[in-house]
Formats: sequence, structure tokens, C-alpha cells
Amino acid sequence: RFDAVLFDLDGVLADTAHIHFAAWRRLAEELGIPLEPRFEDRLKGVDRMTSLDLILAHGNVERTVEERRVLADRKNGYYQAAIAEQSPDDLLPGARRVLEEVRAAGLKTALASASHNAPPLLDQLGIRPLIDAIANPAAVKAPKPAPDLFLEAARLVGVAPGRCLGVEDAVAGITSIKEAGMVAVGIGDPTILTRADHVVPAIADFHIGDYLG
Ligand code: B16
Ligand code: MG
Repeated sequence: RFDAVLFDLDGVLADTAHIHFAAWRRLAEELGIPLEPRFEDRLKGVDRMTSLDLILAHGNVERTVEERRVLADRKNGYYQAAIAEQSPDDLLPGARRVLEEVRAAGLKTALASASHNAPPLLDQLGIRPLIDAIANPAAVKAPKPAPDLFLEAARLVGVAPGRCLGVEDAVAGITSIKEAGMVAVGIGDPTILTRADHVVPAIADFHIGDYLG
């Protein structure tokens, strides 16, 4: 019943959440805002500008729209410098195998990541040839938890939403998949990813055969 699998990137195929967080933390320190480690979870799957707003609000710091744009760009520079060092060794265990199995089963693969840095990161990780389409977050109206990005990924591979499986680690992403009318596989904790149709602890536990019946 499925013709495509749509993957989130950070937290599903690569463990880049801590790289995003290190970049945010460096920026926050420069602004005199201490970020405790548990703040990392609040930024997962959240787009760049919203992440900055959460951090500024956390530190009770106000900035103009123009100043915020400069700050977001600075964080992005830190992030880009870090991902330039990534290699296939940084894929989460099982990620490449999952993409290969989905392809071998005759299904399309697509990426539905909020990250504008997804294309260069896929190159660094060596998995770009295994992905049929990359939804561009700049090309959709609303970020996750709206369904737009997953619907765009489905459109790019020419598959109806009802025949797509979405794979996500963040609550906002699972909501996005469900709002798109797709079946959601959560990566992580079922007590957190409550709207997911299935939850597995890690991408290494995902086997496409389990969903093809
Ligand atoms: P960028 P995902 C998300 O990726 C990250 O989880 C989130 O922490 C990040 O702020 C967002 O991408 C935007 O990334 O600044 O590179 O555009 O989980 O949707 O793959
Ligand atoms: Mg994610």
C-alpha cells in the first residue's frame, strides 16, 4: 500500500541535532544567554527563525527584524562550517541500509527536512544518489507542523499522500505527516511521539518489509 517513503533528516538519517545546538549555543553565549543542554529538544525540527526567537525569548533579549536576520545568518555560518566536516561515518547506524532497502523494494525516497542545508549535508554523508527528491523548505508556505513540506515531497516523487510513509523524530514533524494524510513512523519515544502510527527506537530498527504486508 506504499509507493514512497519521505524522510526527515536531522535525527532520522543523521545525528545533526547536536551540531545545530552547538551553533545555537555559541551564538547564545555571544548574546549572554546561557542555554542549558535540555534546550536542545525544544529546537528539534523547528525552523531557523523560530529557533532564534525561542532563544531570544528565553534570554529576555529583544532584537529588530534586521538584527535577527543577521543573528540567524551568523548561526548558519557556524552550522555550515561544522557540516563541511561531516562524512559517511556520521550517518546514523542503519540509515544507508534503510534507503537502499526502500529503493530495492521499488518505492521512491524523498527528503522532507526543514533544513535549508540538507542538499550539501546529503553530499557530505554520501547518500544524495539514494534520494529521488528533496523538498525545498523555502518553496513551501508553512513550516512543520503544517503538512506543506511532506505534501511537497510527495508531489515531487508523484505519489499520492495516502500512499506515503513519513519518518520523523520530532513531534512537529509527526503532526506534519498526519496532517498531510500519511502514515507516520516515529523514531524515538512512543510516550512523546503519541500521534505516530508506529514508533521504533532508532532508524536501525526500521525495516520497510514490516510495512509492506
Ligand atoms: P537550517 P529536520 C531541522 O531539520 C532541525 O531539526 C532544526 O533543528 C533546524 O533548526 C531546522 O532543520 C532548520 O535548519 O537552519 O539548516 O535551515 O529535523 O527537519 O531535518
Ligand atoms: Mg528531525
